[in-house]
Amino acid sequence: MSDPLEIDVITIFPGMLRGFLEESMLGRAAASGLAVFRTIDLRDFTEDVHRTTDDRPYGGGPGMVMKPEPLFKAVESVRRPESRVVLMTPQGEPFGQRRAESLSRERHLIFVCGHYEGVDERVRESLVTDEISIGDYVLTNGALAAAVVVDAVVRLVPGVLGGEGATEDESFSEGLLEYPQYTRPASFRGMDVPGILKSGNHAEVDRWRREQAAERTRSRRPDLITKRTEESKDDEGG
Ligand code: JBH
Repeated sequence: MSDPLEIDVITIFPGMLRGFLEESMLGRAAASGLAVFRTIDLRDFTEDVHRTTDDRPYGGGPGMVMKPEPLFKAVESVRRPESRVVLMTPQGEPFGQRRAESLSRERHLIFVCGHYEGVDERVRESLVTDEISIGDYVLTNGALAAAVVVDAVVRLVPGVLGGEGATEDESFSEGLLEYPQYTRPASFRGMDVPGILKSGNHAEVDRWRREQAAERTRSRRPDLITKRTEESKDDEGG
């Protein structure tokens, strides 16, 4: 079996992540040796009695800034030449399926979870290799954001989803929204499953699904169509 994907998450809230990493798909990935998760308590790398990890910004203003010394020490305690050091920050590149795929091919990821207001600029300049945002809304800290990225990445590690074979068929890897799905019963409170899905005609079912996915994407997420067109141009170009 290939080497596991190792993931270290540096945070002042290790407890927020522990349960999450033990459950469901992530728990199974760890149990089967495909991934290794470690949470690192940033406070263990402080040296003062108050275990201080943040301080007031130079120049004044609201909010607190994460101090550089504990972050450097924590990262350096686990970093290897091949490690990617990912800072979760609202100023990062918007997270998407492409980045999830590229991170899933790495051997070692170190997530740095900061405050919403930010981390000392020297951390970004000389410690971090990737800056990622999970979206334009305010979370108080990056631990939850890191958990989102870890989930999206680890499920793509070969073997983690077992024989489900879900990945290639998934809407986002194709750049479209999912088509409507139904399961039993065929009739529920007067609402019937579309006849075509029960027809047994696979070619017709495929065509219906493609049309539905395209129409849904057009009406709800036209931005995805634009993005998809641009990406297929990129592929032709290089
Ligand atoms: C990162 O991904 C960002 N989106 C929203 N809030 C955040 C808070 C801390 C780190 C984020």
